[in-house]
Amino acid sequence: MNNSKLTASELMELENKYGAHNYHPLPVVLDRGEGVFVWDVDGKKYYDFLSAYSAVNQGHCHPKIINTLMEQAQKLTLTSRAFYNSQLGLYEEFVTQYFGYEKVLPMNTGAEAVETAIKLCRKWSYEKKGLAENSAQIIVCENNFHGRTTTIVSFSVDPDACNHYGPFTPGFIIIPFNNADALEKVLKENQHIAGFMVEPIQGEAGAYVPDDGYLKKCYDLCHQYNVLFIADEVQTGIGRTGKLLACDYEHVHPDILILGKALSGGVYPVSAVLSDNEIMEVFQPGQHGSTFGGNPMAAAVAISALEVIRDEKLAEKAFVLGEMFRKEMNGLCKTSKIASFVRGKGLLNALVINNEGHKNLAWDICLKLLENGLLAKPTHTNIIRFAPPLVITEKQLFECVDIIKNTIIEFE
Ligand code: IF1
Repeated sequence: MNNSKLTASELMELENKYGAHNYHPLPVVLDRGEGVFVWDVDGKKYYDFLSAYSAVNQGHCHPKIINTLMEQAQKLTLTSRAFYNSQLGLYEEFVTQYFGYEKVLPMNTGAEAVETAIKLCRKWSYEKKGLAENSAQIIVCENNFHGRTTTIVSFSVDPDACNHYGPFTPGFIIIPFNNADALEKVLKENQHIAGFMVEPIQGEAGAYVPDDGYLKKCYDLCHQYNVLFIADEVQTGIGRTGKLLACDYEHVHPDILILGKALSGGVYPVSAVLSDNEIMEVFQPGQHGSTFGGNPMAAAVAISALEVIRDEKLAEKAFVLGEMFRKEMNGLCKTSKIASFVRGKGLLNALVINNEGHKNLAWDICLKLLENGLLAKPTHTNIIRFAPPLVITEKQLFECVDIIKNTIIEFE
């Protein structure tokens, strides 16, 4: 229940008045979530097709994860890493074995994990590969999204993400995504490459799925040139694309793996960088860290969140339901003048809208979807991301397909 007793518009007004305007939310005030559903302050129920950008793969307020959170919250929440704690070692053993690595460095947000991976890659390149100090270059892809710190936006090509935030951090080379020849060219011509960082599927760019074999080709090129292959699976990982990791589709085992979001099932900020000893050992005491990184709450919650993915077979479910969803959307695109095409893997999908003559069509469709009981948000003007929690049932998925189809038809 909306115990603040304020109306939706009063609550929106408070956010407007006292909050920085760094977002443009859809006009809905959410108050409760459970599984695939969220309710607004007036008690209206919606299907959540954004899943907090794939942070609630396990569904909103998953009981197992919430119970762990509540139990740990009454025991011990934060100690700092000045001391050991009773949950961290258990989590470190669990998560490293879960993903097949020797070491994990626990952080909190995705951006912090990306920054950690950048520092780790650079340090490795000086201390193990032997690059000259401050010469390291990391290759990234156009249209990337890896977070919003000053260093990360230094290698963004999105004006909204990087304009007026300079001076930027040097040491990054931007190449086209889904083009292994472009990677090979830079590796051939430049002796100072430390790593190649890539989202296996570009989420923010609109579920941009590279050609089959692209990741493997890049992985092999990196190893041919003694360069670290860094996978940012903050959004694509933890079952979202129909495999535990999107890299699993090509049997690529990243040298450095970056996780976040659903690592906690959306109940607590938990991120992680995984690698093997040969790389991770360049971090010595006092050389990296964070106040909350590796806290007992995060450790306990992350174990439960990963157990849910495994025990409820959510990656496998996402694979099957994703195929069904894209089949239905492809059918829609065949007859629709405005739904152009769908792309994605598992339950990370995006519908590309033909917004000729109606620039904000995708936004207007999302407003109508909201009215019709489904929450989704456009990315890059004409692309609507559809990413429900992986706990959605087949019946619910088809109900949502109908909502999407009937909504699109209203704009034909
Ligand atoms: C926002 C986008 C998605 C990410 C990948 C690292 C991070 C993200 C692949 C950083 C975060 C979030 C950020 C959030 C919206 C959302 C987003 F639209 F911004 F681009 F998902 F696509 N790597 N993505 O997707 O993780 O620091 O946020 O925990 O900034 O509005 P974070």
